Amino acid sequence: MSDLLAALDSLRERLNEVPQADERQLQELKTEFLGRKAGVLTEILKALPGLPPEERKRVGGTANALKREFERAIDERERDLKRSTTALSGSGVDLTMPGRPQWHGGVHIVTQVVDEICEIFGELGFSRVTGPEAETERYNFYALNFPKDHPALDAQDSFYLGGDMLLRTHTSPVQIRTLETYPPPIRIVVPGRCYRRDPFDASHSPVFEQIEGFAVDEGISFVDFKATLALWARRFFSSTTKVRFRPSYFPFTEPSAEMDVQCQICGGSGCPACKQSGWMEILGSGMVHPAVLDNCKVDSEKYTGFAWGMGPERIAMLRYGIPDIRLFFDSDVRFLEQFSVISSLLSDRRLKTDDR
Ligand code: 2NL
Repeated sequence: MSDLLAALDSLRERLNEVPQADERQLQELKTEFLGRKAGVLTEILKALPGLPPEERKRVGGTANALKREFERAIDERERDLKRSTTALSGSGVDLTMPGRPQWHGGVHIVTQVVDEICEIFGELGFSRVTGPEAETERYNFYALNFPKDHPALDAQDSFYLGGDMLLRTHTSPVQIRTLETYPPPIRIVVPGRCYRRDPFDASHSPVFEQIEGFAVDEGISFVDFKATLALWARRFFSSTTKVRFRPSYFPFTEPSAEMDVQCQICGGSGCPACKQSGWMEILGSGMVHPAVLDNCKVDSEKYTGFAWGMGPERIAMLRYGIPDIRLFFDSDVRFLEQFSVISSLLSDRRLKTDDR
């Protein structure tokens, strides 16, 4: 093979450089190969007339073919470069501007608290159950041992939908439905939206979230009840949080109790938030009234249980020092994003704050 053919062969290898070249490199490649004065290919083509006919034909054919290949590759690269510059800087886009931050949604703080509470009870064997928001008087009141003349049954206090249908005032109807459908043992937590004709003020909302919990089995005692709720409080607040139970009254539990936890603000020494008592009321609870079991055709001689109800908004307010329940409903992103955590990290976060 002639020296010239070998040179053309090694030149062909350098075609690969063209598609990667930036503007300046492309100009240099163009000059190096095709330059009118000293381009390598130009020089070879210029030398053709002095070659013997046989070699002239072979070198000429190869050199011309290679020249066309270079021209095509360079054209193509020039067009690519031009397209990308006109699309961005050429069209007035400032490529030095900082990028816009990526916007992402978040889980509402009340939903985070609901999930966290349910998750702890989940570890204790409670399943999460939901049910309808429009209920009958039977499921919302009578099955729960409310007397016919209880004030909650008044249209002044509840949102009636017509007939005996109303927006549920608590999530207890879901427990009644569960009792009617499944045989004990039952361990459930029931989060969901509830409605009452309350004024919309700093501590009340006509629509609010509730979590009720419920356990029914043979041999469930007051000890199971206190231990379950105290354990939950130590998991949710902190491992050293003390709880106390005070007697109370609900138509659906007997005996009934309110559970307080040590004030999360002052730690129990007394402050304005706990009205100097050192305690904060967290939930209402009690042993399931036998009449409720009887109403659901569950043998109240054989089975016992405990139940409780709590307000996640109130718990979120106590935990995060939120002064007004209406903030949860305003949809003001400046408020909400303070609690914005990417949802896949939520369990992780609870584990991290576990022993605060
Ligand atoms: C409160 C009080 C409570 C219950 C809810 C319940 C449900 C059934 C049977 C017995 Cl089906 N009890 N639920 C029991 C005690 C208290 O809620 O202050 N909630 C915010």
